Amino acid sequence: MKTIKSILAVMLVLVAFATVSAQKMQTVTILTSAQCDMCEEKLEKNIAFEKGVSSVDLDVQSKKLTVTFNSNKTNVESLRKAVTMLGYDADGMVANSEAYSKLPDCCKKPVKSSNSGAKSSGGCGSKRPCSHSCGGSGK
Ligand SMILES: [Cu+2]
Repeated sequence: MKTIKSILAVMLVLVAFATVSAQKMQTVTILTSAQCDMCEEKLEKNIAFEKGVSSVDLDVQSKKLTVTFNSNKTNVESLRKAVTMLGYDADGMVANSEAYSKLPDCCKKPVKSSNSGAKSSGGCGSKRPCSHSCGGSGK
């Protein structure tokens, strides 16, 4: 019985391995600097079009972007890069400064003002979910 059990176990592992390697799907979680619903929309829409990405979801609360992708077609590094090119930090990678400067105020990282006690002007508060009017024309 022992042998049968171990053979079964080996077969199970082989089948599982074969399935995984055939699909080459991988899921990663990337910590971004997303601030609001707009960021969520932007990141999800754009990353979804990255090569090899099958699904993408951003949790604004935790700022975590969960991406499922085909590791034959892309990798975590290029996904992080894609996030930085949209103006957001991705794990240790810092946002592309040009893309970041084009973000609406509410999508920028909250300014930690140590010298000025006053509320930071412009953007919405760091924790409030921002609306499209914030920092803009004020509809
Ligand atoms: Cu935003």
